[in-house]
Amino acid sequence: MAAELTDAAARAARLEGLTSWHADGWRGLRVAVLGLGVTGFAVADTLAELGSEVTVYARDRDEDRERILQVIGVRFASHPLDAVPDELATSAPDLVVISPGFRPDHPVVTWAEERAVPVWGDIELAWRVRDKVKASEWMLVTGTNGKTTTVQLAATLIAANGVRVAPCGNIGVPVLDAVRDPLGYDVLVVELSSFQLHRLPTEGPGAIHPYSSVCLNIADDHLDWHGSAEAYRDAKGKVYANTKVACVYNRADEATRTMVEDAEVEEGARAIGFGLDTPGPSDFGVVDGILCDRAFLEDRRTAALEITTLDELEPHGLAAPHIVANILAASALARSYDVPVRVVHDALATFRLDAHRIETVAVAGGIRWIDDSKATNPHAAEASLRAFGRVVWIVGGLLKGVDADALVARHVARLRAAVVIGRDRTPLVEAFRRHAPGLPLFEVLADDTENVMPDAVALAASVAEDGDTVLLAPAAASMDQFADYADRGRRFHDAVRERLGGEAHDEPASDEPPAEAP
Ligand code: UMA
Repeated sequence: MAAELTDAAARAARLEGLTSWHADGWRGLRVAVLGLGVTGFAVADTLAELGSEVTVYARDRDEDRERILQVIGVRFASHPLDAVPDELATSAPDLVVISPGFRPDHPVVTWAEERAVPVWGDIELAWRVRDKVKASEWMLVTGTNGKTTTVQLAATLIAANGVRVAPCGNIGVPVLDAVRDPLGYDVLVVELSSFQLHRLPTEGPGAIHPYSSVCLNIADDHLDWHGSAEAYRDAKGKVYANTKVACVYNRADEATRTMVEDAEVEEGARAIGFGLDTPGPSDFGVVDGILCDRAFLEDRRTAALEITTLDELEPHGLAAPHIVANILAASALARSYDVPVRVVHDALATFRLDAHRIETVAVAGGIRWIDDSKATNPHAAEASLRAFGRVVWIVGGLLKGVDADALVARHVARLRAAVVIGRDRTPLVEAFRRHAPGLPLFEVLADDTENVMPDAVALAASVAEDGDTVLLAPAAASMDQFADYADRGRRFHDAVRERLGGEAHDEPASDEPPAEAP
């Protein structure tokens, strides 16, 4: 026991000193890496470059990555990871680095914690080695919805001012890849999921000190992973810890303001609110269709700066209320980094949303077909539904333990019909029966990836009328029937185009139902 304690103390002291790429302690450090997705691979590759002794344990095989691991001298062990691999148990690693998808109660995590072996995520590792080329400032973005759009927006706005900036993190590019870029970046705009935040320390050598940070909004999601809504919220709240310049929060979401109030931040950091209503001093907001900065100017008690207008955003599909909110949040991050308002304005004029985010697939016979496959939880679907008038709603998939009942109840009035997809349709079908007994309700019984969307589109086409929007906003994850949300969206596009043939055109209908005013 005494020897174990000594080991743990020595290990802690060694890891404490690992706060730079150039620290000596990485060499020979014995690290177990869990998972071989994009994260596990980036972690193993980084640690191998640092001279650590790395073993990757993974359930899913990846031939290409395994081959590269072999070349760079990283051991690979295939294991179902439903229990602690014998080899791991006997190897006594100094550190375990896990991929974000591993739950907090995963057997390997529990095993490591019981033995005081530190468990890091890739984000902590990236922060500790961020000085490889040049120590960039980090802007952190989290929230239930709008993270990826906000990260892309903020990076675009900052880049427009001639700054070398990379969007990275949960957006799909591991932060470690950005940190190891040969030229380095001045700023990293880092999207953090609740999984990644859960694992992050808020104090000590592994704690991030962001330049600015934002939690865009918070609604129940990933409850099965976190165990409770409180645990999910606590994870998200960590985004503000140690912020140096601006803690950006959502005025319409009290929980985000509370998170800022509860956070330990650096001396001088300001709380900056954003919202679709009139901004107070130190806020971003909207007045008479003008998006305004009332935070980063001297005379903010009496004046505001014009960023852009809803009329300018509208033609590019950027005027939906939740996108406007993302634009305000991203502008706040960019302005906190001294990007001039004129630069923000001009960069917004050329910004376009990614595919599968409220994307118009086609307009035919006065019916607009919209792909919002990215709406993978009820909160995102809510924002999407609000942007349209009369809707035929294609909904369903993996609900991840979230109750969609309230969402259905709130929107029955705008629905023409509902088309339910997904393997487990029961909770949604029951919610529709309860809250909208007279609503035309269709279930897509096909369960093979090929046929779900063609069937859903055919059913939607059978009820949609002139002026309606057929909206794919599933409020659920896609993995029960599709590879991911992009696959689901692509198949929707294909099915719509197949069905409409020459009828479809991409221009918005002139009698477009008005988006709800922000
Ligand atoms: N694995 C296991 N057992 C587990 C969990 C995972 O064996 O209990 C394996 C998986 O089979 C996989 C590997 O571990 O082979 C790594 O998987 P991972 O799920 O942790 O994912 P990565 O491929 O490393 O991608 C992760 C993020 N995935 C998740 O958080 C689930 C990606 O976000 C992110 O883009 C990437 O790191 C880079 O930072 C995706 C996501 O769905 C887009 N995020 C969720 C969301 O946005 O809602 C949180």
